[in-house]
Amino acid sequence: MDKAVTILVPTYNERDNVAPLVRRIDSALAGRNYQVVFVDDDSQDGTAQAAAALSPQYPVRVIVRRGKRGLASAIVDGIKETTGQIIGVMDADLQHPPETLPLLLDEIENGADIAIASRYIKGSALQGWALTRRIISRGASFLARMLLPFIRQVKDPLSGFFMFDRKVVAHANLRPTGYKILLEILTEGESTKLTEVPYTFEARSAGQSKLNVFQEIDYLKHVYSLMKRRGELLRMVKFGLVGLSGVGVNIGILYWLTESAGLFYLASAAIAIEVSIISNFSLNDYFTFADRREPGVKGFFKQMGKFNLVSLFGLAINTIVLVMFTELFGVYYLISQLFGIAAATTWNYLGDIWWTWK
Ligand SMILES: Nc1nc2c(ncn2[C@@H]2O[C@H](COP(=O)(O)OP(=O)(O)O)[C@@H](O)[C@H]2O)c(=O)[nH]1
Ligand SMILES: [Mg+2]
Repeated sequence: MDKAVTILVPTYNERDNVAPLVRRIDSALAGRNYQVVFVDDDSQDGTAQAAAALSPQYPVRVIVRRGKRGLASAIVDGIKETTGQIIGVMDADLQHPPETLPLLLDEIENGADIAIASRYIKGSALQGWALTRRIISRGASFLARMLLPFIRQVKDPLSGFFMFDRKVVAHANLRPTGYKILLEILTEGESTKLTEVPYTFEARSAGQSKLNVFQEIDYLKHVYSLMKRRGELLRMVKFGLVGLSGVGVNIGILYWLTESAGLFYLASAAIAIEVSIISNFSLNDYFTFADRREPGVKGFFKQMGKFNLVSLFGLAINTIVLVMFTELFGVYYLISQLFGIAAATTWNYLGDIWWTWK
């Protein structure tokens, strides 16, 4: 079996990188039926011409987009305008070593439909990245895996270096914002077997990174859009509504136990808290996280135990914020309590989506 392989390379001002890149891809994929397709956003430094000049000697094609910018959308256009059954995606700046391509190809030929070159698994290494860049990258990755639980099995969902079978995107409506095309494919595509391969992410060869703060903002917009599309935003709304219902339960029980049953109000409050935690759990289990429920009675109680822990920590956070803002910063106590509730609700949501209903 020797399916055609299309290597898509997005470029913007990468003139000095295209020749060494193509030479290295050619030796890595020697004997294979492959083509390198540059998708260039009308670079001003002659990238397209430099790439086209390689085409007599190597299987290189250049697509120039005019009036458009964007790494991820360049890949979407590249997918549409090519036919290879296997598609590889990599950067032009040699941060993604072409020598990893045959390893990705092996995975696809052994039955994977997506093979990701991963920066965050055993055997991987990162070169030439300052600590801040590492922290931002890790943080961005964590954010996606937290808020988009369906990609959580992927260790490096923000990788720009991967290979996939075209059938994965056959019915996909790809509409990314910004840089992270893999995230879009993982959300909209249909994959049944995904693998990750370690590699060493190298320092940029020539030219400059195009990453800036606008891409960070685009990234957040993209994650928001993916959450919306996959119902994760609706999940947050449901969680909020259940939380509000818990306030009603809490106050109702507190009132009833104190006034009718004659309990001391602090004893009533302790019971009211636990009853509202249990009612919140039950509602969330059937309403907010129905798709992530563990089976059986054992699963139910295990998740209830976790939910209790998360909620009690949330209560502690609420109290600490209330006291801190009021006593230390002199904020009016009802305003402090709003901050406390916001902090605790955020904590609870993240704890529950990451751990309770993992
Ligand atoms: N077509 C296209 N390619 C881009 C654009 N921005 C960046 N690239 C390419 O995407 C790859 C990764 O970009 P880079 O700036 O190195 O990002 P970094 O590695 O995250 O710093 C490189 O090959 C760039 O030339 C763009 O707007 N359009
Ligand atoms: Mg780069």
